[in-house]
Amino acid sequence: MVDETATAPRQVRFICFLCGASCGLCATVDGDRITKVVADRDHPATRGYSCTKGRSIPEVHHAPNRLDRPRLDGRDVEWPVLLDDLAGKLQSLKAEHGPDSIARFFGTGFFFINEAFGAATFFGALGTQQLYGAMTLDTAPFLRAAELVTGFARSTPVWAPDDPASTLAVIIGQNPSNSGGYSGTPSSNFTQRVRAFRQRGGEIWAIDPRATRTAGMVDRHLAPRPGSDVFIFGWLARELLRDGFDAHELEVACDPDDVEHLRAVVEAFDLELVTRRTGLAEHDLLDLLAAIRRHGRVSLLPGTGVSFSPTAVLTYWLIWAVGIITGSLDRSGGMRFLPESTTMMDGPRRTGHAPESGAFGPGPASRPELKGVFGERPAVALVDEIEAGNIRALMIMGANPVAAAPDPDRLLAALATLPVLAVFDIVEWELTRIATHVIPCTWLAERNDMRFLPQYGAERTYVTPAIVAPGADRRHGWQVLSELGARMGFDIFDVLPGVDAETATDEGLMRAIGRLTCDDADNVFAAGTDGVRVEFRYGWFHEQVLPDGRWRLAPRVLTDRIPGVLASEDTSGPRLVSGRTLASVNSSHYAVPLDEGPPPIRISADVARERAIETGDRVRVRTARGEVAGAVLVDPSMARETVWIAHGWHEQNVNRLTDPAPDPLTGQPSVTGVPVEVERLPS
Ligand SMILES: Nc1nc2c(c(=O)[nH]1)N[C@H]1C(S)=C(S)[C@@H](COP(=O)(O)OP(=O)(O)OC[C@H]3O[C@@H](n4cnc5c(=O)[nH]c(N)nc54)[C@H](O)[C@@H]3O)O[C@H]1N2
Ligand SMILES: Nc1nc2c(c(=O)[nH]1)N[C@H]1C(S)=C(S)[C@@H](COP(=O)(O)OP(=O)(O)OC[C@H]3O[C@@H](n4cnc5c(=O)[nH]c(N)nc54)[C@H](O)[C@@H]3O)O[C@H]1N2
Ligand code: SF4
Ligand SMILES: [Mo]
Repeated sequence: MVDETATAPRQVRFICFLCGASCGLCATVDGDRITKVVADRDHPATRGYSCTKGRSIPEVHHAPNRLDRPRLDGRDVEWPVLLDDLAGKLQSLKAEHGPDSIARFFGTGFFFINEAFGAATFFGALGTQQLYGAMTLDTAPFLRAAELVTGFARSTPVWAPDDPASTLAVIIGQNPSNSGGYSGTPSSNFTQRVRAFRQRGGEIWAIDPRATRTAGMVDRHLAPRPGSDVFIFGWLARELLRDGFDAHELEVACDPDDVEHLRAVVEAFDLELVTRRTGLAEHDLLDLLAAIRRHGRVSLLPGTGVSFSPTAVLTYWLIWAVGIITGSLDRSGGMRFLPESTTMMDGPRRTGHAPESGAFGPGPASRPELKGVFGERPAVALVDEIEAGNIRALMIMGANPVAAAPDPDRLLAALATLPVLAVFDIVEWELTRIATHVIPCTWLAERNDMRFLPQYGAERTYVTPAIVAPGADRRHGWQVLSELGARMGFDIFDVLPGVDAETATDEGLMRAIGRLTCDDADNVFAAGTDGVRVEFRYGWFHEQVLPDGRWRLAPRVLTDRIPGVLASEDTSGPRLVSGRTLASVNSSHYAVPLDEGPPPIRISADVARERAIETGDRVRVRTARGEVAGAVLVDPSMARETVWIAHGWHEQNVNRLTDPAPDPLTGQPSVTGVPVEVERLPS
């Protein structure tokens, strides 16, 4: 007999925000079950592209390890019990030890419009300075270099593959076809974009110690020694200042003293030095230089391979310098900056430009040598602050510091001593097991979202609907923060006209934040998942953002470091290459079946040969800080003397190898280009 009340499965179009590619997808929903997710062939930007993570949304959404119920000290409780207890404890810590006894750690799992807003206003109202997060394990060098060169940390040049004037691009330590992009790369349907760019005569290069998927689809691939990009760009700057510079740009948009100073500091980067330090062949480097001279302008697209290196901030700056010297920034044929309406680029007008040596805040008491950066404190200092007793409550918001930060075992032990460890997450894992307060949050399929971040090279602003209602006893993170705020005597929606805690809905909140931050919000809401294309202009950035219309081409805090780089010893032996895989986002693993273990450690053929290691053997990789063991894959596509270990796995935690000493300019430690020892383990 047919059940007349049963409704047919629905189709829901939505945008996947698991990575920057922002694919248009389509879900089949039967009641409260998501039964299938496929690519949306009609999506105007991604046109039928999807990856395994997006298609595994049904399995992840309904996974048995999803957090379903609030938990207090290991027991399932009702929401009011958890909220009363947590608010009460936070309130008394604040009264007794001050707001700085309460810390937050913010990560990629909270980087969504409503959740990020809720966290910002909650901790702002709480008044704590103890703000930590993935930023100082990821983007801090990128932000610092942008700030030093333009006076504004959020300045992000974006490649324009569709602009016929753009004919040359160089991808540096980024793998957009896997990662969905890092900065400045329009990554929606990246493969198709690259194909179209090359078909119309565009030339594209990749600089990566591994022959990645991205490297496999470009014109030329250079595989340098990990951590050596600084030499490539120092040399390019030197050569282009001799022949290949844009005289007009240097004259009108740079300080003449800066130009001379830069010329002097890069003089030592000669071809002999750069080939020796990078391991690249002379002819490859000369071909790259010739390509830049031939095209005149170039789009330079750095990724985490640059951010994670010991010289990250210097390399970023030299990449900016090459862009400026060649007149490639904010000029047609080079890179553009998204218009200010969509990027909150009025920052410099509201807050003024950062000082020439960078803006810093107060650092943590237990690590006085470390400064605050971009409103946060360096993540590496979290463990010190807990051990010193300065932090008594930690709220972890969509983050996994044990996988992301150095010294994971020490950090895990410190976290277990905290009187309050509140974890806002979606799945059961290492930290939910020791958390005092487990907060089961909604995930992608259960919430509305809006994306307009230029850092992703976004060319469209989108909204996406919730596919299903929140399942089990889950709540949105913002709802929980709002209720905690109410119990502690503040309203996290104070700054939002028309939203109040009692009646706020997920969609209403998204719209209110959207209207506050995006000029074109109503059009964006109307366009839904198709999104609104962001129109680009060249030239406005010089006029409206740069201090007096000029780049700070040669920041002295950076040029002062060049002699140290030149004098540094080049140790031989294997070096670490940072790694991420298609089926995971950091420590979230979306491979179906979901319980697959870590991918093998990849080593280059020479490392294998010298140690008589074969694919399938077990190896131990070691630094002075610790060791990691695992099965090995000999990978002939990797540059000489390189070792790749996937990041984000507990049992094979690559951050056991990481030296936590951060760069004082950025607060960030290095995880790539790190010298390691490799040995075969007895079978
Ligand atoms: N050695 C080494 N270290 C690294 C890196 C590396 O490549 N190598 N990468 C660095 C980088 S780029 C980053 S960004 C950091 C990552 O640092 P984190 O952001 O701290 O780490 P993730 O593993 O992304 O943690 C995300 C957490 O959020 C949860 N989550 C996912 N979706 C949601 C959601 O919708 N709501 C909530 N509430 N939770 C959610 C996940 O289950 C997971 O526990 O690590 C950095 N550290
Ligand atoms: N599938 C998937 N997508 C993701 C993530 C994920 O974990 N998985 N994480 C998300 C996050 S948080 C981020 S920050 C972005 C990161 O996005 P990307 O920056 O594109 O990250 P990767 O894909 O690791 O690409 C970095 C590349 O740098 C290379 N590399 C390593 N060391 C060096 C070096 O010293 N020099 C040079 N030139 N290259 C080097 C590596 O071999 C690698 O191919 O991806 C996001 N998207
Ligand atoms: S590439 Fe994959 S994870 Fe990224 S947005 Fe598209 S479907 Fe989602
Ligand atoms: Mo990241």
